[in-house]
Amino acid sequence: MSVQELEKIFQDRIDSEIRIEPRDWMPDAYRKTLIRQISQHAHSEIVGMLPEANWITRAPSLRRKATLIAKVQDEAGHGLYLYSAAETLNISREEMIAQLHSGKAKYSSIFNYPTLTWADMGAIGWLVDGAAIMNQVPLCRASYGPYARAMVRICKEESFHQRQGFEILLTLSRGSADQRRMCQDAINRWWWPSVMMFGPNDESSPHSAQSMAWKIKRFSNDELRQRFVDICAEQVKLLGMTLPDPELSWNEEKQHYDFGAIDWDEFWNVVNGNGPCNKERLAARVQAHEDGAWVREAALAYAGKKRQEKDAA
Ligand code: FAQ
Repeated sequence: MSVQELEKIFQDRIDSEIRIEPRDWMPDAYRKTLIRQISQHAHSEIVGMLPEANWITRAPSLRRKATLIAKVQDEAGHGLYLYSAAETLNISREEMIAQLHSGKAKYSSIFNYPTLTWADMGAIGWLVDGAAIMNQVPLCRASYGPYARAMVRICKEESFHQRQGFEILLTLSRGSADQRRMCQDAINRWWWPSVMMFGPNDESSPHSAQSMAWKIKRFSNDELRQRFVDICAEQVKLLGMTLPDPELSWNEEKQHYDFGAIDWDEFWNVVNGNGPCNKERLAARVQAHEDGAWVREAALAYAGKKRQEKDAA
């Protein structure tokens, strides 16, 4: 069959909602787009452990500490499912990790901001996991089978993370004046970076149109961002707090909230490596990888020994 014929069969399958599986024929550009998105998603989960891990030793109670440890471990698990999904596209984990460490592969802008107080654990759960779910629930229907299946479990866990974050903020919002101030301050600092997580506006998003035609993405960046703003604008009222946007207002005609302009210079500055914590985050990942070299060596030696024993038997 010619490439054109193969491409037509491929697109027909996608249009009929039939999943693409690792052994199916796929255009090289589809494979590369998936590797880019899934590996960057995996990197985000792994780097995303750092801002919260920073608070494990300072959690205010045993219950909070246990929950935070479990959340951070969940993020590690998400990274591992996603690296495994990307490996089915013919790229090795070593290659993906090398791309992260060299700065060639991106990870989410949000994880380059510092976690200054305990309230940040609440704000990350509510806003960052909240934005992540909004973006990731549609990915459970992504056209590539291994990615879609990994996302189902990830979304279940993220939804629990979002609730525990909101509950941290709710507790603070009912506390002392200092606790309420801390709560509002964390919301103020995490709001705009969370709104930016959805990526550039539709007109400046180079990949969206093709990714939507391939049904990797089901909604555009701006559509998902608007849903997120609509939900948070209501939820913040339950906290008795405000979102730091004077232009936020309900638009009766559109049946959506209007919101203020995003600072895209800040977004691109962070994406391009110059955010408040980019260097620190990458250095921590490289160090962790180097510190773990002996574990990888031991695991490989053990697997090699087992293989030898099996061959000899
Ligand atoms: N940060 O044309 P588009 C989480 C890049 S996981 C950095 O719109 P696309 C869980 C984009 O890569 C959070 N870079 O691209 C958690 C592209 O650059 P490239 C991560 C960004 O792929 C919670 C360029 O801009 N989630 O939070 C960002 O169609 C708490 C042009 O953009 C995912 O990765 C950004 N925010 O749409 C963990 C979900 N936005 O690659 C721990 C899966 C855009 O050409 C604690 N990914 N860029 O060099 C996606 O849905 C998509 O990849 C988008 C971007 C929507 C992120």
